[in-house]
Amino acid sequence: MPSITETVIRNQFPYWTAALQQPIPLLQARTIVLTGCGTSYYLAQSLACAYNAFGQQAVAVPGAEWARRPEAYLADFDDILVVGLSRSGTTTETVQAIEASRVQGWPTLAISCEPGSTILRAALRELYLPTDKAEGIVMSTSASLMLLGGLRLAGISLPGHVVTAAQSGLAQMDAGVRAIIQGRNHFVYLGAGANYGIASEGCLKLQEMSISYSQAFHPLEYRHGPISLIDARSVVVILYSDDTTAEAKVAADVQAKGARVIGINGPGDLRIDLGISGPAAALAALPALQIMGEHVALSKGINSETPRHLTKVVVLN
Ligand code: F1P
Repeated sequence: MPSITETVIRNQFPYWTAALQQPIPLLQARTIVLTGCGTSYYLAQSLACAYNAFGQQAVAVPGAEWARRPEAYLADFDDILVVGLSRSGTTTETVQAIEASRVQGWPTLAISCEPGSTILRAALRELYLPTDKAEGIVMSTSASLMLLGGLRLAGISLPGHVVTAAQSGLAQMDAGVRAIIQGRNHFVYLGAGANYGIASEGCLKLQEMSISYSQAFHPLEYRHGPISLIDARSVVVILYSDDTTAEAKVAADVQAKGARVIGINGPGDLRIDLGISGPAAALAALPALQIMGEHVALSKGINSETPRHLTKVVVLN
């Protein structure tokens, strides 16, 4: 019987369709600060890159950092808007980040999948995205929805076929990943721009779901030291940008050193073509990365419903 984690990953697409149709406010500010923790921070990183590329100045800051030292991340606080992302709406540092922003008089908006949650009540404005109630500790559907909603908040339009692109990515991962991961125990995720946050999220999924050692980098950064770790036990997942030149060089490099490559929208030992580009591709890649975590967990006999040392909400006392 599939785990609840796996079932939720596979059942997420009707929620996407609903979120694509949901009325969403349009954010306006000179600078948008996106903040969150864990998965929600990685989504913030991806969104900040997508916003900047779209012409909307933005920065992503971990919740604990924004709550404690915003001056380390921004010099000009004129006309800013602080957006907090939290599936649960109760993660301590993200709530603190929104509360500290309100104390400063900065406008705030919270994105959450939990109606009436602490963060939605703390922020001036809210975006509530209904998710699958069966979702457990591992964030999957809710992560996809918060990225989707976050892109729409800035006016970045998503083509309707983003849903079929994501479904196809998941199916292609299902079909090919078992052969790739066989005998491998070192995992690397690479992505540039908006794909870097997604690479980090893929890496986090794998750590939580399969208790595997994994790291995420910007593609060319990987050549500056970490590549020393590559051998015949490595799998490198590359989220290709629209210009694949730089990533393709890194792929060839790590393959020559024994790694197997999963290329999303580009070359690899397993090539997954999403049939979509730009920020929509970052979104469409998520379900494939989520299901990869499940495949690695299954290959190691690990139950992805109960990640070690992790709870659904991390609350600091
Ligand atoms: C984010 C988070 C996740 C983590 C786990 C616990 O919470 O830290 O990144 O995987 O599920 O929660 P949230 O603020 O989005 O609820």
